[in-house]
Amino acid sequence: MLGKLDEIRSKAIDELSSIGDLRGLEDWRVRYLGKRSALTQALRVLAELPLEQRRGVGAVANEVKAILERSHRQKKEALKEKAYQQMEAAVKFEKIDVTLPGRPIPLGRLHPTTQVLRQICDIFLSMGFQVVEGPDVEWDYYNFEALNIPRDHPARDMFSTFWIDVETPSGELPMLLRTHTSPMQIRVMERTRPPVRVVVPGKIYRYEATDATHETMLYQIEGLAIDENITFLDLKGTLYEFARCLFGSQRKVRFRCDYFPFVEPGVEMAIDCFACGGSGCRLCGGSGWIEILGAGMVHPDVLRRVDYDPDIYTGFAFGMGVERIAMLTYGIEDIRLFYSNDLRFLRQF
Ligand code: FA5
Repeated sequence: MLGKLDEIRSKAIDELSSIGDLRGLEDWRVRYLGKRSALTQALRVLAELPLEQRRGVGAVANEVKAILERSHRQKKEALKEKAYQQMEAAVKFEKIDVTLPGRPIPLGRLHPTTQVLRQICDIFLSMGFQVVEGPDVEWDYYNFEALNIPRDHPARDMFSTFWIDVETPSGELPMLLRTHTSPMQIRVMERTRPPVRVVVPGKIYRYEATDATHETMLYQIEGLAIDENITFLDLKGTLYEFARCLFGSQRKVRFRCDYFPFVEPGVEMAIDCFACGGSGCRLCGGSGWIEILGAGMVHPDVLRRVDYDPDIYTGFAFGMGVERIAMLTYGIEDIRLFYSNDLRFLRQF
C-alpha cells in the first residue's frame, strides 16, 4: 500500500511538471485528486485495514494528498501568472488605430407613400384641418348604407371588396375591408358637431384587377369640411390651393362632373399627365390627365342621417389616392412598384 502511494505521488508530480495550461491542470486534478482517482480509492480502503496498519498508511496517504493539493495550487498560480504576462505583452504590442473609419449603420427610410401622405396632411393642417384615423375593417353601414349606397344600389359595383366571414342571423355579411375612407365622414360627424374640418389618411381595399394605375390595397386621404355657408367655391378653392402647394402653380388641374351617391354635385379632379405632358400615353390611358380624387358637396340625406340640419349646415368632402399622387410627384410609371418590396425601387426615395 505504501509503495502504491509513493508511486501515485511521483507519477502525479512528474506529469504536473509538463502541464502548460489551466485546462491541462484541471484534467490532472480530476485524475489525481478527483472522486475516482487512485488516491481517493486508496483512502477508501484504509477502513478495511487492521488498526495498527491503518494509522501508518493513513498518515502517508494524507501526506500524499496534501502534497498533491499544494502542488496543484502552486501550479495554478504559476499558470495564471504566465497567462497574465502573455496578455500584457499582447496589449503592449497591439495598437488601436483611432483613424479607422467606423462601420456604417444601415439606415432605413420612409416609404414613398408615407412621405407623400405626410406632405399632404401637412398642407391640410396648414389650412386648419385636423388629422384623424379610422378602422380598416368596417361595417357595411358606414362603408355603404350611411353613404346613400343601400344593398341593391348599382354604385356597389364600383366598390367590389373583400368581405369578412361573419354572418348576421338573416344571412347577410355586415363586415368588410373598407373600400374608401368615406365611412369616416359618418364616424366623425356622429361624434362631433359643426364646424368640422378633418382629413383622414388610411388604407383601403378593392377587389379589382391590377394595372399601371390600379392596386388592390392603397392609401386614400379623405377630407371633410362642414359649417354654415360652405359652398362649392370653398371646395374648389381648397383643392386648387392643395394642388398648388403640392405640384406647383405650373401644373394644370381639371374638374369634371362625376357621380358619388353621398355628394351632390360630385366632381373628379385630375392633373395633367407628367409622363406625356398631356399629349396622351399608356400611363394616362391616352387622355393626357390622371385622376387623383373624387369630391363634392355632402348630400343632405347624409347630413340628416347624423342629425345635422342641411338647412343650416353645408359642406364638402373629397377622397384622393395617395399612390397616384406619389406617382405624379416622383414620376413613377407603375403603381405596382410601391408594394413589390423591391429595394432598388424603394432606395430611390
Ligand atoms: C372614392 O373612393 C370616393 N370615396 C371619393 C370621394 C370622397 C368622393 C368624398 C366624393 C366625396 P374613387 O373610387 O374615385 O372615389 O377613388 C378616389 C381616388 O382613389 C381616385 O381618384 C384614385 O386616385 C384613387 N383610387 C381609386 N381606386 C384605386 C386603385 N384601385 N388603385 C389606385 N388608386 C385608386
